[in-house]
Amino acid sequence: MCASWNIDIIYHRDNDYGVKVADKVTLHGYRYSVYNRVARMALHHKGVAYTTVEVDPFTDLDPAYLDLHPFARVPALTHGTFSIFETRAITRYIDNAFSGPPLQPDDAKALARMDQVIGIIDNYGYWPMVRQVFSQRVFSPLEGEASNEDEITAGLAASRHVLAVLNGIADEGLVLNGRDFTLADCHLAPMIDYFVRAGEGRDALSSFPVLLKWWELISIMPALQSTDPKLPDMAI
Ligand SMILES: N[C@@H](CCC(=O)N[C@@H](CS)C(=O)NCC(=O)O)C(=O)O
Repeated sequence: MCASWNIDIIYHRDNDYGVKVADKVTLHGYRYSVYNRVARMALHHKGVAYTTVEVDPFTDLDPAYLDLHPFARVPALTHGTFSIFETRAITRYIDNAFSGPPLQPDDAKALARMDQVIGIIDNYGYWPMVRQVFSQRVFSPLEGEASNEDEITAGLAASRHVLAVLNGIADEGLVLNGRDFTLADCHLAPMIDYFVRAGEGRDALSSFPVLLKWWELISIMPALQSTDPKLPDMAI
């Protein structure tokens, strides 16, 4: 059974996988990265104490970081002497290694749907929603750069297709149901949060009522709010 929303319990003990949960947990990531925030949401929801090391993957990286992430992305997690990269592996590890509210459904169909949502986001959602719509409309101006309108137009078209599919999955109700908080929520929420910071993103989401309802519920969750990357204020 998955945890219900708004549970925030902090208990650490060695678990069935033989993991020493008392070992220090460190998340290496970039404060504005959605994938970094996915991992942080899982850590917060499980109540895991951790420290962060800031790594900006868009600058020249310290070669030592490539030992943690040979593909030069963020995030990477260390727990004692163990290290792991790829966000979906990190979030599963967090859920399996630590006590606290479970983030994976027991039901086989719900678990498969959760994995499907994560796959959809990684393969079809991240680029148009975050790198094309959010980055161009919101982040580029923050850095004093002009938005590329062609990228935004292309990103919106691709995003609408992704949102339509996710709306159908939310409507089915196995995951993204506003009741059982799973890794599907952790992986999707940071992407949608950035997407709706663009006016076009907000308008696009409003066409998908079940997903919009899901977003209204998750956007007030402590795990999302306490991991807000706090972009500088700007007029958009
Ligand atoms: N497959 C990776 C993707 C991580 C990823 O793309 N992270 C972005 C930041 S949100 C990054 O490091 N980008 C650097 C780049 O594109 O060079 C994961 O799931 O962890």
